[in-house]
Amino acid sequence: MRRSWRQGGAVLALALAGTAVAAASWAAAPTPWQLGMQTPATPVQQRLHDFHDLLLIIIFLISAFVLGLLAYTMWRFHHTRNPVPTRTTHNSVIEILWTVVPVLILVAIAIPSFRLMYYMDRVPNADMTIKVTAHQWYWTYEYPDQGGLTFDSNIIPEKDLKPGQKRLLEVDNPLVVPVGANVRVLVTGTDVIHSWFVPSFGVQQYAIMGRMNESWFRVDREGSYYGECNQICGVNHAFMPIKVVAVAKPEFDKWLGDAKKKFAAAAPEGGVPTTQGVTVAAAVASDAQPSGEKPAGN
Ligand SMILES: [Cu+2]
Repeated sequence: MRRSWRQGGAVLALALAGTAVAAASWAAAPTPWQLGMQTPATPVQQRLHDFHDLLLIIIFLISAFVLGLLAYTMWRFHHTRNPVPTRTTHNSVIEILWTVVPVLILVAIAIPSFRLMYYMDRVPNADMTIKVTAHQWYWTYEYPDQGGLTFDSNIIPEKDLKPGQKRLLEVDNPLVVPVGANVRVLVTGTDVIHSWFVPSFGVQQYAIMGRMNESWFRVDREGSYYGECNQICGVNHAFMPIKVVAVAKPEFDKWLGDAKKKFAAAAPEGGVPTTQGVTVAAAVASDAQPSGEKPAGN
């Protein structure tokens, strides 16, 4: 029941926000009293929404059926209407039905579920790659296809927030991507397990040291998209937000030029060294634990 309210709330909020948002730059972030999920910004999250809605219908139908059966049973077999109870203990037809029908329902759910899982898993034709490295307690973003541009992304503390900036969500250097591009995201970590999570993208990927996890997204609308680390990772877990800014391709190219100058010190020439001294290609190929790194401590 709670979910249907959340859905209703989301639809209402969407309808209300629809016109107002069209002109202003789009921002996908949690809002006060939010009930539903954030508006999808990528095809993956759109499909997750659709799958969620499909499950909602199935759940509702099953619940209504069971509730109806219970109500009918209580009424029909009340001792006033049914003073002499039946002694029946088995009914093969019903027993086969209540085994086979749930199995069929689960199979019907599994098919779109697996299809979506494989769709989310990786993108066959990526336009660009971004490497995300998690640290206690900030993110490092790296653009291996753009000459290895690398920079850190830290939270803006509450006292430094400018008007209009979002508390606990705003960062000094957001991740910038072009709209319409299939972006492959490689996620790793250097200390404890983190998780790179942007709700409106439908991307949630563990950042584990010595491993390179993969996900992808394609943002079709310019705007700002907010997320957070959602793996309890330590004392400042709540203070390593994620901000992704999607801009048109020419604007992205311009940003790229500026960023290369700004972060020049962080991107030495020749290859794409990571903070662990392992190139992206090598880390992806071997998937190995860099020597000297201790296994994950929980
Ligand atoms: Cu974290």
